[in-house]
Amino acid sequence: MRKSFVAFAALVFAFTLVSAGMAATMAETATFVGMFGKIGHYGPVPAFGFLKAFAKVDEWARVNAAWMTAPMPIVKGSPGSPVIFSFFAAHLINASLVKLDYTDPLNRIHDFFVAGLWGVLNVTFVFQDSTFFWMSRPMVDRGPGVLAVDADPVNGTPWSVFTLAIDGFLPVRGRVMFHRVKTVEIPDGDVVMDSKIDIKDLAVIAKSYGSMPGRANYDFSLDINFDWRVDIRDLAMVAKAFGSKY
Ligand SMILES: [Ca+2]
Ligand SMILES: [Ca+2]
Repeated sequence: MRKSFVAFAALVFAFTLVSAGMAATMAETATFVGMFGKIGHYGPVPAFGFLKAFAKVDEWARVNAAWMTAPMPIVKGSPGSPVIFSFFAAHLINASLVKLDYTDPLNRIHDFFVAGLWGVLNVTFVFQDSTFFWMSRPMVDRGPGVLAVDADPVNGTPWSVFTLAIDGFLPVRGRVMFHRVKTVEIPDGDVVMDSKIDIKDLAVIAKSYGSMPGRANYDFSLDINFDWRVDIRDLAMVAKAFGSKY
């Protein structure tokens, strides 16, 4: 009798825990973020580049950025001396903090904030006549850094500017071109930035098909997987999300 009472009490207790857990799960709404930004400065010097971030607040983030300190040259196929140019590419390896409306230890409030460990590569393309090769050199491997998205310092418009600060590097700053905060996951590949993945996005990427840094039509924003070539992999990623709206 006593044994069965204990078992019954344990069952009730367990049920209460499970229902409380379920209620907490059901009440919880996930928040997703997607943003694209144009890099304008690397430390004090003008820079040219692109940053994109996707995140589930409090859980994960994917951030990629690439920048160079001079406009990307367009290499013609004509013979001549080699054309060499390089850029930096940063990506978030591991996020430790993914927050909206975050107050940092210096009491500054950020619209969006990601802290974690980053990798930075120095990527160099060398073109000579009709051939080319490229190499990448690791500059930072799992170095601490943060991405902060802030209001415009002049007019206060939220989600206007961003800073990517990775230890050992000058801060990379730029302007937010597009951002969304949603309760559904935001797919990558909305290059036309109209909150849907459709034929327009595929068409823009297809137009740059086969391009790479230094070639006409290459644009970091069209290189969905950030592997320095616009090709079938990028089209496939967009095709996977084709038809989705957010
Ligand atoms: Ca689109
Ligand atoms: Ca690519």
